[in-house]
Order: sequence, then structure tokens, then C-alpha cells
Amino acid sequence: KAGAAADAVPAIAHPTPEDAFGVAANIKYHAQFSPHFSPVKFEPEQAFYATAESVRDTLIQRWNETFLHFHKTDPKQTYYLSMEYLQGRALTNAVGNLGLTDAYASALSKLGYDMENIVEQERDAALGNGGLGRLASCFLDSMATLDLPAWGYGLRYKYGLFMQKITKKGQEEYAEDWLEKFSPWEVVRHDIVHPVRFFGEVQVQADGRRKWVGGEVLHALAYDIPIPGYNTKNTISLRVWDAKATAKDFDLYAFNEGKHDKAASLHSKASQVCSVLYPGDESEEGKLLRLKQQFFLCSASLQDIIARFKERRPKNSTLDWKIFPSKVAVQMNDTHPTLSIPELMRILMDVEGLGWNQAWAITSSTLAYTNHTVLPEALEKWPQSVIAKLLPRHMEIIAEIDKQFQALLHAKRPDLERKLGELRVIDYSNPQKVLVRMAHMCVVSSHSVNGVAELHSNILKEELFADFYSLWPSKFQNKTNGITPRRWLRYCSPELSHIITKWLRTDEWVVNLDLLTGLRQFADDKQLQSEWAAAKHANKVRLADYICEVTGIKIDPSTMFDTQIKRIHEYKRQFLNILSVIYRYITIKKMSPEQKKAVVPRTVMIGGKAFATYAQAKRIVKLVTDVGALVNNDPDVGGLLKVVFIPNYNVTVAEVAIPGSELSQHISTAGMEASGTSNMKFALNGCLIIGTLDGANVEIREEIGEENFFLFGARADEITRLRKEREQGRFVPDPRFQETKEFIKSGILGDYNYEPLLDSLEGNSGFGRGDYFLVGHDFPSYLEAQAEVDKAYKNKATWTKMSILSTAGSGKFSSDRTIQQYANEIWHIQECRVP
Ligand code: HBZ
Repeated sequence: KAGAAADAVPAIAHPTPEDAFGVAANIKYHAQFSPHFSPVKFEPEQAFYATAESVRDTLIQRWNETFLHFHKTDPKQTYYLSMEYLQGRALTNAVGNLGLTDAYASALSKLGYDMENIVEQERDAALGNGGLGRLASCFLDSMATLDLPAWGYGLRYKYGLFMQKITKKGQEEYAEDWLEKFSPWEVVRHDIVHPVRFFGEVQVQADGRRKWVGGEVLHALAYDIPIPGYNTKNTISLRVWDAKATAKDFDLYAFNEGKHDKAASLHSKASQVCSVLYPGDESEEGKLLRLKQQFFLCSASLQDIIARFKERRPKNSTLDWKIFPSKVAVQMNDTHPTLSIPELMRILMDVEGLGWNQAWAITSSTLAYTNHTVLPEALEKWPQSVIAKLLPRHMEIIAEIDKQFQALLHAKRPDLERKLGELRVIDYSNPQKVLVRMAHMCVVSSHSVNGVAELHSNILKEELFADFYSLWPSKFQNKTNGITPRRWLRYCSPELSHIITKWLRTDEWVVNLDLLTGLRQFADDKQLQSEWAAAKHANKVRLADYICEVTGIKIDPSTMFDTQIKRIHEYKRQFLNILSVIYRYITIKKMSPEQKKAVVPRTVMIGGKAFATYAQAKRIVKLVTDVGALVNNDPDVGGLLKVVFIPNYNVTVAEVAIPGSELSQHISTAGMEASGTSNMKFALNGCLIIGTLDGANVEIREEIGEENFFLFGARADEITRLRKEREQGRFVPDPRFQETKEFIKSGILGDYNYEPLLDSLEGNSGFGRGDYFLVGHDFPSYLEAQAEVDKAYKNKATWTKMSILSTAGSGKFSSDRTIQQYANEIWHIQECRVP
């Protein structure tokens, strides 16, 4: 149909999209008057941009109303600071939340297009790595839907997370230019610019106040992305900062002398700041750039927040800073925005003239911290020397925070003084490399510290931050993660959604996910089961088509679809999954034709990106593709097993893969996955889980019933003992595990060197500690759980019932619930609905 409406772009007044005719006219208006494309063309890409701009008109209207309403009512507001947002595509979500899906679909069909085809023109906004970034995006959707006065703040990276290509060598990375054409959703705010300083020095003023001067000053320019709530006018904002240098910074004299690079040196530094999401921080240069990014986010956002605070106070009266925490709540998404602490202190003291105690009281009652990991290597520690160079005044403030914390321990908890070295904000244990512990700074300086699932929050209280917990028990909270039911069920699986609405006789579940429990009473109903199975099958067909399109591999929708999609990491144990697939292959090869008849045919799909410098993770990717090449072409296997690596996993891929899966794997070593959120997405979509007692799996299993969850593996409280036993050589590997390793060693997979990967399972290698992730220990119980899966799958009615019960039990995992808890228990904010 492409180009069908090529000559159909007449001049037209700017109509409002209230019905399909209005919408079609509005889309045509944008096709004609947006300066981006030649008006004689009207191909799918142009149609996408015109459609998106038409939607944006409505969003901007609602946005203006929302901010006017917030401005007039002046409620306490929350600001969510995150270095990452994994927004994915916006079109389906925006028209859905606006209640205009049908209007846009029929308008596009009048113009000769399918909505689906137009939606596919949009690039994912992938300004994040994984769960933490996607969580931030789900939270924004819930904040808008719950009518909360809230903002998201982030950075406008030019290149988001890399694009992954799978070649014979394994994973290759390419820069993902999501802004190549431009994003139709962002609105540049030329009137909102804040200076951000780096380097320089601290001067002492005549009145004793300290002042940070000199260095280089870049400018943070705001871009706003509208976030529409569902079924409400409220439309909030994700404000992302871009770094700029100004005309004043351009050295015209140098330029005229032919020194072109020198003339624009600050411009080139500015363009580096927001160029890439998380540049590698192995080198000193890389570290500095990452820290610059973090400070850039913190400083620009705080200046913006303070400007709004001042704007809403009566003119010509002195500012009452005491009320700041009753107007502003700042949530730090992990430690990445920790520099908000010394930056707010600096602004309050050096710019606004407050004393330390008052500034400290305001800062600590404004800021709250969410922890997303207990992995030691992921806990940020910055060299003091790097901070002191980039942010000399902030390093002074951090040193003072450290000093005051010591004094507090001395006064209040002499029993903890012997542990001072471990607890301090600054780690002086190696005088050659003094480090600032960002997590400790967050715990000491925030009024609230939370984990992201019950189990994880308990580990924070009992292990990682145990001493801090004993000092400030009331600071510590749990906020179990959630996902937005709009994107992760209503829009990604319309078929299943319609069935749910039909049986519940309401679509209220989209905003009140607990209503899904109403499905339980029908779980045995043959009619529901048959509708349910048909919808799942349609989703499987869609996934099979997608897999064929991107890999050329044909998979059979009548086989069991078994999926593991997430960042590739040793603790997430994709390795365990593929080892069991190899074992399954070995077993099938040994079977007689008669035995093969009893095998449940499976398609195993694994997808995810490995960090570019994480060699072990890249080897796992390569192993999956090598196993696929062997298994998929072996005539002995017939259709009983297929193995597919899904390339370039991102939000859009997840929206196809999750609804189309029947079994999903959440098999991390217990205690290591803080929560997981894809486990919630799969369960919500009626996909059964095979998993360990880790992160939010524990709570999912409680909610959906242990009989509907395939559990295996060691528990979190056994891990330390098991590792010790392993180290002492007291571990006896299962013969099936040995056989599987031998198979890889035999070289049958080709000439790639898997030795370093296999070594991680042996002796004392890997993390310096043999099989640190306990793959060998959990292997036999994993195989047994997989056998249970096969058994359950053989009975279609049982399986479908379990699938219905998974969805029915997923109500707790709505991000609306999570956000309401943050609002009530951490932020203390109220809803503020546009009338
Ligand atoms: O945050 C994830 C956790 O692993 C997952 O269990 C949890 O569900 C999710 C949301 O709470 N953490 C991340 O995604 N972390 C990162 O992406 C990350 C990024 C940069 C870092 C460290 C971690 O420097």
C-alpha cells in the first residue's frame, strides 16, 4: 500500500483529531506543512512522522493544561532522576492512552495505510541498558496515569544502547543513531538552559563563603518528551538534557587564523557529554566522561527544580527554604545521580547562603535512594582524585559529609567505630587509590533507602547495609517493582486483552490490575480455555513470523515456545539454560524413534545484549548461536528441538516475544537478581515461569500459586555455604553436567575457543572462585524442573489453566501499585488531576 496516497496531500486547515475524518485531515495537514519531507511523497516513513506530529498536537495541548494546573495548585512534586530511560516506541502507547486507537487506525486506512505498518517505522528510544532503565519508563507511565505531579529527568544521548548484530564471530556492536532522522516526540525548549561548570577551583569570599569558579562552563538545554496518562488529561514530561556551548565560547579570532578545532574546542567537548549512553569506563578518560554525564544530569535538573520552586513562591518576599522539602521530592534511580547530594548542598550554601546544618536538613529530607543491585562490582566507587579534579567544591562537601558521619558514629554508636573503615563514605584503605563510595553517600544522606523486591530489600537490611540499618532502621523500605499494564498487556497483546475484558465484563483492569483475580473463577471453563489458547497461539504465530524475518530460521508455532530474554550476564545464567539445551540434544540423539514420540517439541529462544567489554557474556552469545547451528540442522532431531538467538533485543522485540512465549526463564543464582521485571511481564501475559527463588520470583510465586511455578535451585540463604563447600572441593558434580561439558570440549561446535567459559565452571577460576554462580550445583534440579515443564505441557488443558492463573495472579505487579506506594510512603505527594 506504500505510496497509495502519494497524490492525496491537499492543503487543509489545522483540524483537531476527534474522529477518523478529523484525524485523517490532521495527518494530511502535517504531511503537507511539516518541513521535514517533500510534500509530493507520502510513503510509510513520512506517514509515520505526520501521524506522530498529529498525535503530538493533542499531547501538547494536554501537557500545557497539566502544567498550568500544577502551577496554579502548587502541590508537592516528585522528580525522578535517572541516567536511563528505555522508552521504546511511543506511537501505539500514545494513541492508546489518549483513547484514539480506533480513530487513528481508521484514519490511516482512509489514507491507504495499516496502523501496524506505520507503527513499525518508529525507532526505539533506547536510552538505557536494561531493567533499571525500563523501570524508569514504566514509572513515568504510572505517574501520569495516577495524576501525580511528577517529572522525569534524564540525558538526551545521541547514541543510545548499541545495536547488536550477530555474525559468525558472535556479537558485534554498532552505534544506534535513534535521532538520525529526528524524534517527533521531543520538543526543544530554547528558553530552558542552565549553566553547568566542570573543573575550576574553590575561592574563599570576604564573608567566608566558598565559591566555585573558573573551569569550563557548558549549557544544559532542555528537550521535553510528553508522557500521556491513560484515561486522563494529565500529561507529564520527561525532560532530557543536551549539552551545548554558546556563540560566546566560539573563538572567531582563532577560527579566522585557520585554527578551526581550537576555535570550537568547547563545542566539541559539549558534544561529547551526551554522545553515548555509558561510555566504557575502563580508561581514565572514560571515567571522567561518565562522571561528567552524571553531574550534568544532577546539576541541570536541580537548577531547574529550584527555579520552579522559586517561580511558585510569592514575589518580593524572602524565600523560606524550610518549606523546600514540602514542595520537592527527588528520587535517585540507583547511585548514578548521587552527585545531587553535594550539588544541592553547594547551591544551598554557596549560592543561597544557608549554613551547613540547614542545607543538610533540607538535602536529606528531599532526597531518596533506590538500590538496584547487591553485586559488588556494580556498586559505584569513584576515585577521589577524579572527583576532586572535575568537581573540586563537591569533593570538599563529600569530605565534610564523611567527617560528620564519623562524628555521628563516635557520638551515637561507639560499637560501630571499629568498622568505621568499611562504613565511611570515603574509603582510605588504599592510600594510593582513595575511593568515594556512592552507595554509602546515598544511605547517609537520604531520608529513604529502598530495595526493589522483598528478598532484595531484606538483603540490603541484613547484609549489604546491615550496620546502616541498625543505625537508622526507619530509613529502610521495600518497594517491589512493577510494570505498566498498558504497554505490557493492553497494547502488546490486544487479543488476550479483549478476552480478559470480555470475561471480566470491564476494562477497568487496565488501571486496576488487581481485578485480574476475577479470572480465577473461570480458569477451568472450557470456553475461556479455548479462547485463551487461541489468543496465545496467534501471538506465537506473530513471534514465529518475526523470528523468521530477522534470522531466517523457521520455527513451528505448535512447539513449546521457551524464552529467556534479558541482558547477558553470568549471574542471570543463560549459560545454565544453554547447557541444559545441549543435554536435551544429547538425550534426543540417543533415543529410538519410539522414544522420540514422547518428547515435547521445544523452541528455545535466547536474546539479549552483552556489554561490549564483557568477554564471558560474549562467549555465551556465541555458544547459543553455535548450538543453534548444530541442533537446527540435525535431521536426527527432526522438529523436536530448535535453538534461536534473537538478535538486538530491545523494548519492541520484547513486545512481540513476551506475548508469544509459553515458558520463560528467570534462573539467576539466588540472591543476585534484585528483582527482575520481565518475569512480571511474562507472568502477566500468561507465560509460565521456570525460576529460582530470587528477586521478585519469590513474590510472583506467592501470588500465582506454587503449583503454577516451576521452581528449582539453591535458596539465597544457602549460597554462601555452597560456595564455601565448592571452594573446599566438597562438590560432586552430576554425571549429566560432566557429560554436557565434555560435549562442548569435544570440539563438535566448531573451532571457537570455549575454554575460558568452561573454566569458569571449574576449580578456582571465573571470578577467582570456581563456579561462583553455582551452575553445577543447580544443574540437576534444573533438569528435573524442566522435566516437570514437559509433563505439564503434554496436558493442554492443565497448561492453559496454569497460564490463565498466571495472568490472574499478576495484579500486584502493576507499576501503578509500586508508584502509589512510593507516592504515599516516600514522596508524600497527592494526586493532582487536571479537571
Ligand atoms: O534493575 C536491574 C536489576 O538487575 C533488576 O533485577 C531489577 O529488576 C531492575 C529494576 O529494579 N539493574 C539494572 O538494570 N542495572 C543497570 O542497568 C546498571 C546500569 C549501569 C550501572 C550499573 C547497573 O553502572
